[in-house]
Amino acid sequence: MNNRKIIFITGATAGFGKAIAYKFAAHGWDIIINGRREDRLNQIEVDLREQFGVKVLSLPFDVRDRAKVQQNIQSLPHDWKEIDVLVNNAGLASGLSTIQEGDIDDWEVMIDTNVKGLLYVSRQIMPMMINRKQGLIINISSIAGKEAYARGNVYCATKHAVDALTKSMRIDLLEHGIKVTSIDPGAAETEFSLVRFRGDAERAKKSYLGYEPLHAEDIADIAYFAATRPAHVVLNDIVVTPLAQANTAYIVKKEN
Ligand code: NDP
Ligand code: 8X3
Repeated sequence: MNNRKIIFITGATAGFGKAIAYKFAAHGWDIIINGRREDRLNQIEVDLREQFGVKVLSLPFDVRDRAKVQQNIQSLPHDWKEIDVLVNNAGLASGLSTIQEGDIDDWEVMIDTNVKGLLYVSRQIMPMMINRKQGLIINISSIAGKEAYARGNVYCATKHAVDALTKSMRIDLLEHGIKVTSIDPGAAETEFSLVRFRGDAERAKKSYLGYEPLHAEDIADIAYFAATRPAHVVLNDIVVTPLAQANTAYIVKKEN
């Protein structure tokens, strides 16, 4: 019997995606990792192989590049096409401002990555899962996909779109026996704020002062739990925040 399990993770060079790769590799899964930073992918690939003895394939592409997405996934070696779990994780917030003062380039990059990139990748992998009549898609949304917050407008809109796409996938894939799970984290300390604030490390750090934020490993644990339920059980929607956070608007921070 073939017990091989394969997970495909977009945005695995940092944060949640990287932690998910390590978590699944630690449990013996073979891993396909994606991201734009090829040097990081190569490092992670070697490390996962050495630490866990699993097979690892790096696919360096930008999820916004429709042709590259198609080409990379279509040309996967035959034995890598049996993907059990797809994690649509690649994403970002770019900037934090009102719509009237917004930078339109920021909007484009968020919509293209968080919404269109997720669709491009899913469009390629869903037929492979349908062929095998099994699979799990985990979409990394956010509490920003449940409620809008001040100056979060377009980022929140992209995550609301992910929420709608998750619900739609669940309907479209129902007859094919494929599970769809949404993980919706609150504040988590990754490179997220560094990216949002264009490399301003001091400002990024401030987002996580005065409370314990979620860690990337917390999300990896949840992803692994979701992927290891019995065949008849689906976790549909998992909202997770740090203890100090009630929702996008309420977060209790201690004075420093
Ligand atoms: P990080 O910035 O730490 O990681 C983001 C990952 O996405 C990186 O590996 C990055 O790799 C990859 N990525 C970004 N753009 C692209 C692209 N165009 N093509 C391919 N890969 C890309 O952030 P997080 O781990 O925090 O974010 C992961 C997901 O979680 C995102 O969708 C984010 O919106 C969501 N999220 C984050 C929360 C948080 O507070 N941190 C809370 C809720 C949701 P590279 O740059 O190498 O391409
Ligand atoms: C990231 C979480 O609400 O801090 O999706 O922007 S939030």
